[in-house]
Amino acid sequence: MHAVVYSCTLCVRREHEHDSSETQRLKGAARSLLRLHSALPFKQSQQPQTLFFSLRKTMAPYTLTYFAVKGRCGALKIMLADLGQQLKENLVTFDEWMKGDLKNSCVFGQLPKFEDGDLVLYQSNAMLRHLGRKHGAYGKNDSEASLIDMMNDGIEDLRLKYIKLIYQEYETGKDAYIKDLPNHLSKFDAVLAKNKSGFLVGDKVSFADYNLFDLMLNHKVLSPTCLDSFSSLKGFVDTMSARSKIKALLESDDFKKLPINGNGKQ
Ligand code: GTS
Repeated sequence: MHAVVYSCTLCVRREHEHDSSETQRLKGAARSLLRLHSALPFKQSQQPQTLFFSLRKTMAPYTLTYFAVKGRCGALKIMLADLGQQLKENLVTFDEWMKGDLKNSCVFGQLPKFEDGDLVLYQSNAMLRHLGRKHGAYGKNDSEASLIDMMNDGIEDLRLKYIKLIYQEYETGKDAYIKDLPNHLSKFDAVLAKNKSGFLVGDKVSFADYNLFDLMLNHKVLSPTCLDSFSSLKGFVDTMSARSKIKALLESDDFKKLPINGNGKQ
């Protein structure tokens, strides 16, 4: 019996090397299979694995519950598209949200909510980190991971300024925001110029790259020429836009029809 579980989980582990929580979940499924298998008249050598893989195919993909905006989930959607991962979306309307039940069920009383099997996450940056960890987009060692965290915190600082502009001072603060923008964009431009790989850290795309890319798309809508003086940052945005799965997502009707922000300002 133990040999069967071991052969199931070994197969899983080979396919999900970067994927510890997924592996845990699938190991659970393997154990359930083993229980099922011991109750059925199968040959012990093959049947559990066949069952295991057909079970895996029927497992739900990642699920996102959020409002019908790009908002704080643009980066996550871009990342999953680029990784070739499926995303099931539950769109929440304003009326539904105002009923309060869903809000009360959320850890911080806010969306987005992200589900990966039994794991439920709130906080969009935690979701990006989770996916980065699972899909090899969190650097190749601890130092790179820490640098990616640092860059992502810098991106979050700019996103918070952007959100404040959009939701609190769009009419009065837009000109000043755009005037000050080069002070922020120059920092990302310098990091990209220094690293030379085309990514913020190391030589592979990370969750922070997707996050920066999404935020830059928003800023290009706010101020179409804002990247013109930053050749590395502009090159980064152009290269990310040209990645085939990202291009397909950005051109899809489902993505295009979503407003960037909840109040119609952009
Ligand atoms: N830090 C959180 C994250 O990153 O996920 C912020 C989440 C947040 O601000 N959620 C807003 C919300 O739920 C929606 S949005 O700003 O992301 O579009 N608002 C409704 C409420 O009742 O607070």
